[in-house]
Amino acid sequence: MLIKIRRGWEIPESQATPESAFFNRRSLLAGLGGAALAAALPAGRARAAAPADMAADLYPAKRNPQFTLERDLTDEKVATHYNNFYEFGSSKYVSDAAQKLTIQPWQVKIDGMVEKEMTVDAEDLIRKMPVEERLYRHRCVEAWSMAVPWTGFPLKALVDYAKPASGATYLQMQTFQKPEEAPGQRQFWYPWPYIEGLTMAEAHNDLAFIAIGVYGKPIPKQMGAPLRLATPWKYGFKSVKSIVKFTFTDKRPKNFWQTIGPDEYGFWANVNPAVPHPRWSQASEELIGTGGKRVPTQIYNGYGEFVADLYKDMPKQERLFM
Ligand SMILES: Nc1nc2c(c(=O)[nH]1)N[C@H]1C(S)=C(S)[C@@H](COP(=O)(O)O)O[C@H]1N2
Ligand SMILES: [Mo]
Repeated sequence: MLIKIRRGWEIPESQATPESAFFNRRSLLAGLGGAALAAALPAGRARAAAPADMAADLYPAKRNPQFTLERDLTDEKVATHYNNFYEFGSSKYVSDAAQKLTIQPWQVKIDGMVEKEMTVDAEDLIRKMPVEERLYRHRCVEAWSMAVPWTGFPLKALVDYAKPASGATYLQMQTFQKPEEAPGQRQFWYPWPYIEGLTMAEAHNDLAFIAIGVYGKPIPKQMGAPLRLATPWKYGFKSVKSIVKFTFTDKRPKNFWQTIGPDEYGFWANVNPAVPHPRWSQASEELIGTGGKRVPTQIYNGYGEFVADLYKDMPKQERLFM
């Protein structure tokens, strides 16, 4: 992709683009869908990256039968080599670049409105949590999706461990800030570090999950090692990767994508086929790794039985997308 180098004050809005613009440019490439591109990767790049070995003895974790799927899992090679991780670049092929990230040691800070602020080693934290495997759908706002077996623990176990004050109404989660390892973070016009947030009710929901592994192994760096969020009823950008900080607060966090494109990305980001993105439809999605197969998108990505109650008292428009 041709990128013209400009000085910061010359960066036009079109260059500080939300992920969507890249999607449009990518689909022009030889008429290939993203999945076809991933399948066409040369063998050298398609080789699975060596997984980090944090808490390796916990694998394979017992699968929780409450969270299985009706659709085939995405091929491991495809899911681990078609990623969105702007810290390592705006293309989907960041798996090599992401290997630069040092994940051991990895400290996690728990702060804000909690009984006691603390910093814990990620591996120590993981070992205190009830680790299991769950099969989840993942729906990116760019209208592609995958289905993966995550290993991890319910976010609510971490919330309980943190002992938030009763006045805390939101949980903010923040990615690392290491421009020396992550070239994307040297692109200073992005609002680094990446942050995301949930309401406390959402953080307590059964579905909210912290993933530490995928495909029965520790999670590869490009997918957000050593800890990343998985909220499968929301668009993928809510699933913040490589978390270093959990902050309990009474202020609604302004997430990374909302800061970049407030007209296109909001706080709630609940999957809804009836509400188009301002620039494209959300009615269907491409299953990556299937050669372009599309399926209808479901409200709450098919997880309404778990989460619809969370939003029943909200104004309809807000509940739906922004
Ligand atoms: N820190 C960070 N987290 C992130 C992103 C990112 O760029 N940086 N991209 C998000 C988006 S848009 C998606 S779709 C998912 C992609 O996860 P995957 O690469 O594991 O499929 O990660 C989300 N979490
Ligand atoms: Mo995404």
